[in-house]
Amino acid sequence: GATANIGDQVKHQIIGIDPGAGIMKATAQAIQDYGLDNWTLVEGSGAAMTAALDKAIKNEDPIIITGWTPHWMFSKYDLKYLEDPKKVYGEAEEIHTIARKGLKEDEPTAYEFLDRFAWTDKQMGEIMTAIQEGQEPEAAAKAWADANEDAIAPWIEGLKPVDGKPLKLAYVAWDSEIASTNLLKYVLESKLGYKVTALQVEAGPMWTGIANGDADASVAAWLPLTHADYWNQFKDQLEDLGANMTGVKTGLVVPSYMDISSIEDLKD
Ligand code: PBE
Repeated sequence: GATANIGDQVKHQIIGIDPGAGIMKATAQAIQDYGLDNWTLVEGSGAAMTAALDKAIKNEDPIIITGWTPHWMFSKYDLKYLEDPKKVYGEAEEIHTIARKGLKEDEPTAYEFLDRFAWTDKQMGEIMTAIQEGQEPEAAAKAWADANEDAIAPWIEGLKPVDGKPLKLAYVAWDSEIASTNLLKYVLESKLGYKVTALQVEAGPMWTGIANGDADASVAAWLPLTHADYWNQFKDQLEDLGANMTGVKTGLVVPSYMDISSIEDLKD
């Protein structure tokens, strides 16, 4: 049920992340479609958003954030997604691996590995949590890989290692993508002989970089909805290697102690 003055309680602000993120476009759309005329979407970063969330929860203050799964925040805090009856945040979202054109011919080993790579939100969550608890991303990725040889074996089986060839993986500093990209960097280097640069950029430049060949691949493409604008702009200039994770989700997220359940409850 709706609580009176929820908008006033949070100053009619939704705490967002980096402006290039697809979830920011979806949230601007939600503000329009749900008639949240006097609401503002606050730009920032993933790190600033989780800091604001942490602070609010410590004080049991109300807060509304742009959230997504997989993310460590759901194991650390008691949170809920606001229902989205208009399906502005889509359904059945997936994370895809995208590659530059020509990678298959130029780097067949890396291409085949990237094409095979797929894992679960639970597996990604183990790396994310280790990083959140203070491990360096590289160390957390290595520890996970070393403890999960069985998961990695089918990704690399029968592939011919290279001798120190360079490879560029583009990603955005979202916690989920920090985890996946660091894992792939470690496996490509330690098992397949690549020298990997993990190129941290904004979402737009990530897609542009794969499209124009400045980067070789990315495991951070959220489709079909979250990155639909980028996909529509660049789909003819890159290759989609399919989903590396299914069942992911984005939306508006609040602490469970807040007495609202739907985005519709935000309308004054
Ligand atoms: N995210 C995490 C990204 C994709 C990965 C949901 C913040 C976005 O909104 O573009």
